[in-house]
Amino acid sequence: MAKTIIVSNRLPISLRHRNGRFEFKPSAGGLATGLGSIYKSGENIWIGWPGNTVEDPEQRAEIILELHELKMAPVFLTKKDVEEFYEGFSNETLWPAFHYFTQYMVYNPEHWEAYKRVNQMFCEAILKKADPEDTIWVHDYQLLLLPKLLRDALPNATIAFFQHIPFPSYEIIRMIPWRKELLEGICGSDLIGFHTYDDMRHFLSAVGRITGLSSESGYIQAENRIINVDSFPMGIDYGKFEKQAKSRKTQNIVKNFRNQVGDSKLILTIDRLDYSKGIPQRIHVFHELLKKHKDLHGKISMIMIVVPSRDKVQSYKELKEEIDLLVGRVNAEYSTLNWVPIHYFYRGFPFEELSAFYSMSDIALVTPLRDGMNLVCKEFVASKTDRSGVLILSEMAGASKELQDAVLVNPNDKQGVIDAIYQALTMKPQEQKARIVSMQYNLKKYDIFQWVKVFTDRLAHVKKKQAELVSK
Ligand code: GDG
Repeated sequence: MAKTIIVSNRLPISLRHRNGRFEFKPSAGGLATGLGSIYKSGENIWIGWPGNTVEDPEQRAEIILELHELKMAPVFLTKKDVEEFYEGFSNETLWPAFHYFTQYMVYNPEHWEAYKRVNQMFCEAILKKADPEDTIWVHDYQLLLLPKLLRDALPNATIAFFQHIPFPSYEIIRMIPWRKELLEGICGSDLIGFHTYDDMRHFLSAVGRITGLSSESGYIQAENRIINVDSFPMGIDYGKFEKQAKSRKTQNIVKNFRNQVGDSKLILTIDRLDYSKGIPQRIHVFHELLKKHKDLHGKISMIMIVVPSRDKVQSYKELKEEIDLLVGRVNAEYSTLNWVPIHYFYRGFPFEELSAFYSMSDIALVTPLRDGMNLVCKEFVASKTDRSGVLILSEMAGASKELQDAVLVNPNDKQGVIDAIYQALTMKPQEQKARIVSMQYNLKKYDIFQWVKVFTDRLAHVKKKQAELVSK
């Protein structure tokens, strides 16, 4: 029977060195949970990089065996691969381009060579496991060339691709010297998915203009196949967030945290360290709010969690320093002995504490300058089991297309965001409840499990349609 292979740059585990040995820490992320029902069943498997470099052949052999038990297979990257393929081409060329930060784009031919080399390594690792009729589901921007490499080797395989970050306008894509190869790479798939309709439109326009392939109603006509392109907005594991928020453990943490911060109104912000998330801009807004509204002094605090990420990339190092400086300035200017305006944490928290932060906060301020989807805003809404609280959400996050009952803002409009915070602070409980309930209804219905189902059902449909066209 044909099996399914999930492929992503990172495996849903982290490999850590401890006392000369390796330890595996499973990822509790939504994607890993959603795809769990797939890769953990039958002969299915997940292939990817375990997140650490391992040079010793004996250790590699040991890791392969251990991962096999977890239904995973590793692609080992060297230090050079990590620097040039991951930190280089993926995070210094594609990431800024796809998030409209063209000023950060690096055009380095050596990075491009590394990108091609590593995509080829992934292809070879998959070919060792794959049979000709298998289904292979490739994830995200680090592996754009992989669908075509696989198609060339396995013409009858079912190949799907999902991109988790935005797909920008043709005007941006055409700046990348290797744009044609990248688009042709993705087009090795049978089904291509994005979070939003706009991403899908941009992709189809770029494919038409750069590769010359035409499309109609979401179907690209390739030489001998049709390829379906559509939007599949990703959901969260709603039940898990709801259950955790109601749990005694989380509620005890809430009590404890509340004792420490007092009864200040709390604005929560949670992001990976990334310039696309608009963190400095948000601090400027909060600074301005405190300047203009003296009545809020001592009555409102921001809890700002920044999760360390890509800190070897220069633009990220600079961003971290900028955030440190800005938080320091606001706190230095306004703190009192019993009030801290910004509680800033540069680290991640265990899930129960994350749930407590969601549960106890009055406002979630989610204002990325660009975001493929953004799951934090969805997790906040799912955790508001008492149906109070306000979500302020950037129009530039994919999630804003679904969460129309949030207070939507343009993150570049400083005054607009200040007004939104003020609106949230003064919003009547009845209105808060109406908005939260309506968003919860949608998030519960379209959770991560539904997302996987809709995507895989569509994939089956596309293959059927292809077969019908061939037999005509
Ligand atoms: C990419 C796209 C798209 C955060 N802090 C802690 C913690 N987190 C978890 C959150 C959430 C995840 O990290 C962040 O997800 P986002 O969606 O917000 O952002 P990216 O990492 O940039 O993800 C994005 C996503 O892919 C999926 O397609 O939505 O647009 O950029 O789940 O809960 N988890 C724990 N402690 C923390 O302190 N345990």
